[in-house]
Amino acid sequence: MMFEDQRLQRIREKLDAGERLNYEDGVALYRSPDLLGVGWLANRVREQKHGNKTFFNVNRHINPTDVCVASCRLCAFGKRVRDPKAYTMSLEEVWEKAGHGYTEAVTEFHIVGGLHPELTLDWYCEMLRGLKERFPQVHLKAFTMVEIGYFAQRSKLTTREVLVKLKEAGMDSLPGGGAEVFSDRVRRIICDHKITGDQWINVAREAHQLGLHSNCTMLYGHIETEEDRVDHLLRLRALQDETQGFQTFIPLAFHPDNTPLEHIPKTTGFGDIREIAVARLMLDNIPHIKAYWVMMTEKIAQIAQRFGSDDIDGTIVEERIYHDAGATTSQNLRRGDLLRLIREAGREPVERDTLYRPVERVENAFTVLV
Ligand code: V47
Repeated sequence: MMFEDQRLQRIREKLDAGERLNYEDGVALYRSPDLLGVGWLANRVREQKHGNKTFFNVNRHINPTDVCVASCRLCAFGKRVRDPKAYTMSLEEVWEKAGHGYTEAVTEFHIVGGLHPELTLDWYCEMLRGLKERFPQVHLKAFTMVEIGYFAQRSKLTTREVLVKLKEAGMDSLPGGGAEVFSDRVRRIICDHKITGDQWINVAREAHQLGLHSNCTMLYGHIETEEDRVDHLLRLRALQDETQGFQTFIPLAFHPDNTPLEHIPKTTGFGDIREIAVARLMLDNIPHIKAYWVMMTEKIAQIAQRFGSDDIDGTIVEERIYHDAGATTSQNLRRGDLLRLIREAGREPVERDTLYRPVERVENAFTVLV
């Protein structure tokens, strides 16, 4: 395939020669009017890495509290501690919630919440221990780098010490949230009380050094520039060169409803698809690119499987962060729904566990093939 856009043609030649894309290439990919061309290149990389497979998992999200001291302008989920609409689960409620929907034999609990000023690190450790006791075979993917930073501040420990304690209590890996966009200028406006971009990277580095895998994300479609996005991707890529600890990158489209940034228009299908494709091309060392269906809609997440993505996330069961911010997607897809979406995109569905080992199900039972 020859490209009319000369910058894309040059990028194609670099990829053919096995050369790494740089900052200028990233900006050119964002600016190219030829989305199909960008997608063609990304799909080629995706198929070289994963053939025809699209990964999914059977998971459940648990958000123990929406109380948050941070008040990020990007967020519609966090509430002040005295807000009558705020909630905080008791440990028993967390454990009970985890069991709901368990008939689909979830392999992962995805656990994130607000920065609660009263819950202690011991409380979180107890929560993890209780989950492991009740659901020993379920992987606990818990706490963003931002939560780790806050636990450290509150408990007067280092972030490394916090990670060690949580790991001992049963945390198996970390999700990718809270990264937003690393630019200080952007963070001052959308999430000024959160850890800095450098701190986020440092916590991720420490987690990886302790043998914990994590995911990574980028929140786009608010006040950031294309240059900010490329810079963010390159900072993730640089850390991955060092640690190889990231499993999956998930681009997250900003949902403005019920946030102080409600005036910002929603992202478009074209933009969402481009984000997947650019990520696949720039993040040559991160194995997977996830099209998070709750955020993208099932339809766009399906199309993304031909534009660079090889993962569609999981069953989720109950989602709050995006639904508080206006998402109109379902909150719960069954395993069969995910199979259908993937097959109709012409891909071969592979159920995975959190570490991307294939899961084989025999009727209602399941085993992880190592
Ligand atoms: O950390 C918050 C973002 C993240 C809004 O690791 C918002 O597998 C858009 O990180 N509009 C949480 N985004 C979601 C997340 C995630 C999701 C699925 C899978 C994984 C994974 C991680 O959502 C937050 C923040 O960056 N967010 N509010 C909003 N209004």
